[in-house]
Amino acid sequence: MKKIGKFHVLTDIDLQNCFSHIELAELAISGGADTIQFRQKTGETIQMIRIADQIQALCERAGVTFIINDRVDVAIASHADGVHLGQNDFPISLARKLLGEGAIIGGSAGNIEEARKCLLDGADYIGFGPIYPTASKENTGPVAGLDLLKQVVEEVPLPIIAIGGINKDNIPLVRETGVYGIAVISAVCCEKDPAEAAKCLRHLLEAKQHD
Ligand code: TZP
Ligand code: MG
Repeated sequence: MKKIGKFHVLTDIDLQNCFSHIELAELAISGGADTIQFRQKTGETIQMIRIADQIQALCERAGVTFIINDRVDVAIASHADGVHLGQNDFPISLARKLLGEGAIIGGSAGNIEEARKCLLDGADYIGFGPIYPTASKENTGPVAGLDLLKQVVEEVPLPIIAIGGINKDNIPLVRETGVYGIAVISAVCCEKDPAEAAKCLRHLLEAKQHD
């Protein structure tokens, strides 16, 4: 079983039109992403599987974890390491039955109750947010903020991945909450040089804390 990474990059081709999913995965990996989440909400399933197959090969070569957003069927078809599921997506417990104990299953949560539900349903990690305002996802719940993030980190015994509006300026504050890791879209995908952006974020994530 691959590891739940600490620096997740979610690929996105709606917010920018310079890079494909595959190019973003390649660039993010070269900059130090340890998890790639293929995230595409629309389009033909066959096309999604073709893209996922290619990202899977890239991730396999680099020893990077490969997660598919929403689509359990695409994860099975492309032999991805796991899936990431929102509260109203395919149920986590059913995904576990289909993917097996070895799969990595992430759940989304925006408050403490949803985080507890992810735990009960058998998620391996929680994507918690939005921590800050974000324009990258419509219909998010309210901004959770750092205090709530810290509470979830302390109360829910699963790796917590902070998401939503995370960038190079706020990573130090996010880290102080004790989170396991972070996930980003725009801070890598919407930058002119995604590899360099990823490298910078990775560096900040690993920098020694000053107190
Ligand atoms: N889930 C909660 S916030 C969010 C998702 C997918 C969007 C994250 O994108 P960004 O650009 O890193 O704020
Ligand atoms: Mg979803």
